[in-house]
Amino acid sequence: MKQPSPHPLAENVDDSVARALDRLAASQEPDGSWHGDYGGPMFLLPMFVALCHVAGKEIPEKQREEMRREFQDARFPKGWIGLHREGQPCLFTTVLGYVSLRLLGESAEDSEMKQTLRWIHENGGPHGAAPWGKWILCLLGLYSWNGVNPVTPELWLLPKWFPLHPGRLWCHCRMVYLPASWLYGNRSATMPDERIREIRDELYPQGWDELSFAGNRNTLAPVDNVYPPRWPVRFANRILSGFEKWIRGTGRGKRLRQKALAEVMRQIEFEETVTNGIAIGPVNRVLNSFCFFFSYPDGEAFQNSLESCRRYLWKNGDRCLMQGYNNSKLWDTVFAAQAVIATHHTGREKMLTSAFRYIDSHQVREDVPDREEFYRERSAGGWPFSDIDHGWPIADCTAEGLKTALTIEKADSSLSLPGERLFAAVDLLLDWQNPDGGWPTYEKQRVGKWIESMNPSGVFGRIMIDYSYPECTSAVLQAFAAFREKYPDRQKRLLNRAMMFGEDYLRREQRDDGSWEGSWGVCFTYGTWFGVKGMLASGTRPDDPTLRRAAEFLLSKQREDGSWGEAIESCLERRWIDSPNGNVVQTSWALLALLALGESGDPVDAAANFILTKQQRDGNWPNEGMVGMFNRTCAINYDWYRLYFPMWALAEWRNATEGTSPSPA
Ligand code: LAN
Repeated sequence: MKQPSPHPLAENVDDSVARALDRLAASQEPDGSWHGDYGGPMFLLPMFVALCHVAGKEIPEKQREEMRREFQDARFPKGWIGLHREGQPCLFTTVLGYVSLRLLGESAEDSEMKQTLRWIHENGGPHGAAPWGKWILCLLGLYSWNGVNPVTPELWLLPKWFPLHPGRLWCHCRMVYLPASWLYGNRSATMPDERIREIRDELYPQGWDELSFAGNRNTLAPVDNVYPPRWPVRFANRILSGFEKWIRGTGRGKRLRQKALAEVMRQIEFEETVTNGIAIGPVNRVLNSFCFFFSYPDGEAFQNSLESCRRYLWKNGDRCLMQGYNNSKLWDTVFAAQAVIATHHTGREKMLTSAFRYIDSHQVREDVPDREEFYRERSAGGWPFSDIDHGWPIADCTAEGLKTALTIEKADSSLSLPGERLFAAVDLLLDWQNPDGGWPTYEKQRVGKWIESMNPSGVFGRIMIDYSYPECTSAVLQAFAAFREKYPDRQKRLLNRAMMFGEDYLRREQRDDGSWEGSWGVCFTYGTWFGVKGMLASGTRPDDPTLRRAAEFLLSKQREDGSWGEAIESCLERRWIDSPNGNVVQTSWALLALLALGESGDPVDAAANFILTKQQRDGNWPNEGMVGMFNRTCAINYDWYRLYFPMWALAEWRNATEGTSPSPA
């Protein structure tokens, strides 16, 4: 029989995949994970700098220089610093960046500093900064708590059934509210020193004593008013301001405050214990440390927590930044492993074995103690985003962990997790499904969507509750499908039902144009890749009209050079916005989706070719900007996306062209 002639790209693809694999192997950590830069948001490092200043902890000069560079590099020509490194103008991050640079030793006479200050003044000065920018300024003695809307600690004393109880908020929002309410309730602030007095003069040329703080509580500069606080926020602020007067003006009020603050501190200490001092994220990490400092400046709790803050710092080249999470190791490891398996390359056993070890040793085994008292759900069986020390399990991380463990086992049966550990993961995932059929990030939705109308942040969207997301839902459906293959009878009815509702949810979330909107990556290429994989996992056939529309959507967005490229603004505007150039990672997501749908021919070949031509000599792909995202406005960097996603997409292209069975993932 005549052999079909090889595809003209095939040899190059093989070579490219091999080089990417080498690069991946060379960058694996001894613990089996991949560890990279998780920076991008520009409001994190200023909090750490502020903490060090308030606590009188000197940052070594070399590191100060690296931190200064982080701000200087991110500063745009007009002087402003964005919400994230590539962001649009934002007042609160610019003010915090300016203050940080000054605290790190930059002179006010520097011409770029002058320009930044001018931009701040032109935009109305700190009065217009988004609320949590003002909180940090208050702690530094650069603003007054009178100019901040109430962050009432007593809400923690409300009965649990009450819809406005902060325990019902999205865990990230709730864990920030917690220390913020303690700091607000105590009016915590440092005594201004010489440097702070200088900065006051710079920020407020009219003079500190002339400022009307209370009159500016609701001032919000247009650049920080991306999600204008709606009337329920203003209404609540009015009521809570009245309450605050009563609290501070009466004996009973003061006693109630003490009780609330004690409860808040108890919750904070719990979070510190169960996360081994890491805290769920960088914001509550630093704010908790402020609370410890203002309680016992010389105490051990503060000293230890300062060390934990340092664990969020990351050095990227000559810059030092603060990361959006303690790390993204589990997340990177599961995708890297799935990509390696898709290559069908032999000789990669060592890499997979140690990735498996990482996944194995970072599954959460136990629930946190007294979890209901601390508003926590079950944890046993889950996987976190970073590592077991952090320990907050996440639905899609659990799903990817489970799916990857099963996929690795398929490739090498000596690497397997005991059945009970897989069952625990499945049970947890089953528990997590929302009534709308979708899966959230960390916790089931605890209060209606109406509460988003009370989002006071100004700069972030969708922060109030844990919504269902197509990405999380898809990951869970894929994991269930993989699990069902190995254990067809286990939890059969429950799993089938859950998958049916999950599929329904995905169908409802699909837009008329065939796309899914992504929330944790930019944007429709990310969402559609997940949407497609989730539908397929739940048994939808590739020729189903839903999936045909998805393919047509993607094909309609392909550029002439074979690539896809969508701008970060797509997430904010919630519509496809082309970026100036094609992007390798987004092209990989689109290609992975199209191949999963069985597409072949010119479009997928052109996409593979685009990816090929972009590869660097070292096997990696160039850094083309951030493609991670959160809360619609803030981009975040996933360092390894540009290595394993292109490699994975090329491997699947090769599998499809060769007629090899597609990878089990
Ligand atoms: C993350 C990081 C991981 C991410 C995925 C697992 C990728 C996603 O699929 C689900 C959501 C999740 C867990 C996620 C949620 C929001 C986080 C925690 C972040 C983007 C990292 C930083 C961000 C956090 C909210 C930053 C702090 C800012 C606040 C507004 C509190």
